[in-house]
Amino acid sequence: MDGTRPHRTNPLLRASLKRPNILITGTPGTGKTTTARYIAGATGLEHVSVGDVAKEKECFEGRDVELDTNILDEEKLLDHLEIILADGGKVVDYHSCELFPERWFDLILVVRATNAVLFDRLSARGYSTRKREENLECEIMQVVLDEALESYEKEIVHEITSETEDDLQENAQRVKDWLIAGIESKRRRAWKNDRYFKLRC
Ligand code: DAT
Repeated sequence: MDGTRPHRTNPLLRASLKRPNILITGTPGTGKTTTARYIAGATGLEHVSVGDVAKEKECFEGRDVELDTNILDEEKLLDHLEIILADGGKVVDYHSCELFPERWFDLILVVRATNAVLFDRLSARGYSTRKREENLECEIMQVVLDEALESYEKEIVHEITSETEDDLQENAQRVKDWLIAGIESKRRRAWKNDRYFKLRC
């Protein structure tokens, strides 16, 4: 025995102690950005808006006029995100999740909203009737939740809501508890196996 602490010397173990990355996903208007910012503020993790990265790094191939949206250059975007997420400790928000490699995230929170709440939020945003209806249908059909459940281990996918200040505080507290549980156990599996969040719907 040379007294060296194993996790300091074994690169595999050291890598496994990397801080986790969290993905906050959901239909536009459900409250991803608000939730991600709040959790970042409460935990010290860094908020990464995928939409902002796409804009800053110009990851677009053109514009889909019919759908009133930019056409993403996914490969370019993923190259930039890979670098940003490499060290862990990020709270990422995006309205889709299947394009990301599974290994990037340790926790996936799918923000859900009722029809009435989403209708009001998307109307306030000035979305066209068509765009608003498409997003409402997407939420009713739980498209993003199903995408998340198909793309990641079910154990790390959890639904949350973001309608009130209490929701923000409660969700942030759950993430804090989850982070602390992982740090104390010093094992990556602790992040994976955490079942603190319960599916609410
Ligand atoms: P998203 O990023 O999913 O498009 P958002 O975070 O921009 O959604 O939120 C949409 C609107 O809803 C915005 O006006 C802020 C409001 N909102 C979201 N979560 C909230 C909460 N917990 N309490 C009060 N307002 C909230």
